[in-house]
Amino acid sequence: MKLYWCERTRAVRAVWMMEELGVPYERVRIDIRDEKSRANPAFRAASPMGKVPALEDGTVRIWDSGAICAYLADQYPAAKLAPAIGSPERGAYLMWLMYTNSVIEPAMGEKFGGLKPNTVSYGWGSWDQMLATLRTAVERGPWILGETFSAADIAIGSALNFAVRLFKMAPSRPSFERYIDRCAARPAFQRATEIAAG
Ligand SMILES: N[C@@H](CCC(=O)N[C@@H](CS)C(=O)NCC(=O)O)C(=O)O
Repeated sequence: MKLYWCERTRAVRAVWMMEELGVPYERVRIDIRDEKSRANPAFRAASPMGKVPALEDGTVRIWDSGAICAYLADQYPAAKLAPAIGSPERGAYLMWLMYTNSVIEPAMGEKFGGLKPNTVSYGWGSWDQMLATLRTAVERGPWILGETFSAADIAIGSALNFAVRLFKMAPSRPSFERYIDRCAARPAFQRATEIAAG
């Protein structure tokens, strides 16, 4: 299995996922600031937009941190990073797994880009709605699904870590800090953070 990645990018999410799984994988560095590196044909076969992270696994070629986490969690059920298909937790798991790329990240774009909020038209609602929803969700704890850590925590935890601690875009709330602390205490998070620092 090959993971195309670059330091200090969203690829940290896929690296964290791999480290949680503990399966062998090869990291292939793509320099996203270098067009020659981004043009690597094997990488582009997995990532048509030239974005990291991307994954090569047998004949499977996919990109996007959310898709990669979802795929790997299902491929390696023994790691118990996803509720089984048919279990009552599966729906909430998918909802929160997708929340990062469908709501948190576009809302960060709204905030960064100074876009006027339009909660009716924008699929992510607004930056404020996103934060309020997330605060309620992580307050319950310890994890986004309750007692069980899942790949959804990798997606949400890394996004919150970016927004609150790295970019300091989101306000530091005790519930956010406690949740990020729980994520940061995981050895796989620590290994991924070290790798992603470059
Ligand atoms: N939705 C994607 C976003 C990936 C993404 O935008 N990656 C950035 C780095 S953080 C990238 O590869 N940028 C290079 C480019 O677009 O040229 C994911 O979550 O994996």
